[in-house]
Amino acid sequence: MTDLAARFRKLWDEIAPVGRDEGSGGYLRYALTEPELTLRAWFREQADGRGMPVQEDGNGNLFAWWGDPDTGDAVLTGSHFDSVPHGGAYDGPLGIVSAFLAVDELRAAGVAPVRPVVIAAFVEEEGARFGVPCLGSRLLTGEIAVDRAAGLRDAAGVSFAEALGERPAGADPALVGRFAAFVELHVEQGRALVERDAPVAVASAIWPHGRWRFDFHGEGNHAGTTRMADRRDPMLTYAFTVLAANKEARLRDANATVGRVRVEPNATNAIPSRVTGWLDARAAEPETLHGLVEAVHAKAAERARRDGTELSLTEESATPLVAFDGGLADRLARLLDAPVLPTGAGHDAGVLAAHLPTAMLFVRNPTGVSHSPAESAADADCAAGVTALARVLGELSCR
Ligand code: HGY
Ligand code: MN
Ligand code: MN
Ligand code: MN
Repeated sequence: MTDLAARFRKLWDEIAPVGRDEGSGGYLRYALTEPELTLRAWFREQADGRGMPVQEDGNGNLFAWWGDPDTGDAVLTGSHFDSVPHGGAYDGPLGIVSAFLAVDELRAAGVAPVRPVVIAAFVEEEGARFGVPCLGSRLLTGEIAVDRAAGLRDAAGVSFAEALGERPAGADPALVGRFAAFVELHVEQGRALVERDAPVAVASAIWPHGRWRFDFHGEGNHAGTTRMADRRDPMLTYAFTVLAANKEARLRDANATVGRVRVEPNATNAIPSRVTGWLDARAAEPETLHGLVEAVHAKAAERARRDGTELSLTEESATPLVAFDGGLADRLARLLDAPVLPTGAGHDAGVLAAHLPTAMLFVRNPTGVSHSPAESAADADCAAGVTALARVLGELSCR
């Protein structure tokens, strides 16, 4: 094992137990809950240990500064700590741990950046607790209204403002304006790097994507005494809609997923009164995505008429097509001799890309699996990611 891979492993092992579920082997690190708060405290310790003052933006995002904040034109890196339910170890934390190690590499090499290097930990990137992904970066950039963000509630009814302990501060153009570029390192969420036999890639684009809530209302009733012909069963409309989403996505070479459902009253012997399903849809082109959601909606509405149920559709979040700064991506790809890939996964980098030159680095994931305990990355590839990130930060902060 190289020295850098060993240092990666040592730092990684500090956070590996936090929020780990021994049963699934996955992580339960919801934003602003105990495990994520533990990781935020760890972030502060790491920053303190490196003499990097930590700034909070009033939205739940943390920023550790290496260099004089007043010199402006900082180079931002970092990612998020929060996970999906039973998520993998790397999605998010890899970008933060790699950033601290990249700063160590630059310092060890005697690099004295002209511009500050800043490490961010963004809050609620997954939207696993409050429903809207990239909530912290959306707030910081003004991409979501403070009232809406403050009032988002988790499954227990706790609002984001309550969890944060204050009303979110919202857009901070002055802070955003101090960043000249953002580079987020992330574990790859597919197998393109395995196929290309390369440890690191540069991102070209993020597919447009979003989350739509389908509420199906029917009539709750007794499972034993209600004749089939007399039922208004929203589970049927829901089930049909899931199949329609799958079919419509396949027809368009897009992705549609219903990974979350709520059934009321959720009893074996009761016809449900209401079923709520969340559709996650993504496609390479915005028109394709829009057409997909329209088609699913139309089919669901037609089926609801036949089932005697009612349907309402709510768009909970939408992320437009993100084309990362082409000049920056080309420059980094040449610097690192790395392939350039698009992705269907959302990231804070996708939100920030509308406000400043932004790039992403992906680190090979041998399983290609993500949002699952099976997500993985070899220590040697993580070390290659740190080396790549250090080169990029050095390049961007010294010229
Ligand atoms: O769901 C996503 O695309 C991201 O990982 N938050
Ligand atoms: Mn994720
Ligand atoms: Mn992520
Ligand atoms: Mn519609």
